[in-house]
Amino acid sequence: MARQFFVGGNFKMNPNTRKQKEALVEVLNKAQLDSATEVVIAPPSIYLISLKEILRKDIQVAAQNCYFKESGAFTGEISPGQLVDAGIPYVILGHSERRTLFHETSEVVAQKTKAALAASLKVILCIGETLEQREGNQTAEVCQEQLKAVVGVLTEADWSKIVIAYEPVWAIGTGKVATSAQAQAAHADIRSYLSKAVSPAVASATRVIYGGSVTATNCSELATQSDVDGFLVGGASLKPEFVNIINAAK
Ligand code: G2H
Repeated sequence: MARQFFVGGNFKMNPNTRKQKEALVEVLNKAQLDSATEVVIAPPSIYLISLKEILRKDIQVAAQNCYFKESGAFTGEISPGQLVDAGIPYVILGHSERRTLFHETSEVVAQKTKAALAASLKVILCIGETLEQREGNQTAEVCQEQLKAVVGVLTEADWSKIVIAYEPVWAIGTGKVATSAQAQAAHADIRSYLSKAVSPAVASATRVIYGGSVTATNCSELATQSDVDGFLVGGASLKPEFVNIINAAK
């Protein structure tokens, strides 16, 4: 079965005002979007509910993070159940900025993934290697290590609720995009690992999307690769060109 193309917009800690948030939504609400593509945008948590209320209904909303506990004394955190209660269907977990700046280990990401799925959220699970690791030919190994922690805590059925975002750290926000051959090779390795570690059926059904300096200029070529099932877009998701990226499906 063909995998549905998926485009996510990760706004990160942007925009700075509610007015700017409304302007971003207005561009998307007026745009002609490929109805065959699943589109999800992830604003900062303070805007999740208000943005969802004004956003067209064929675009879904994701949180950029959540905790693995349901409630309690965890200052500053949001639980998976709270997101579900607010009508938010997706959460991004394991983004490299969370792993690097906020010291989230693969084990913590796995715990969060398990808790999110248990609360019936869907997860955009980010993995990817640093420049040093790529130069040391460790790309496949690093991605496998990051996935392994998650594989260990999920059932085979859980994978239907997961989109894997391969985001090489050296390409994030740097303007240095992976070549389509580099993206294809990494995605094929991820699929082959899933086939061995979970099942061939999960490997062939799971969407593996690419993230890291995706723009309207480079998205079309990346989208032609057989194992690239869409994109997770940061900087360019805050610009009108996001519409072109959404419409980049092969
Ligand atoms: C990678 C990506 C979005 P950008 O972090 O997840 O950001 O497109 O700005 O590199």
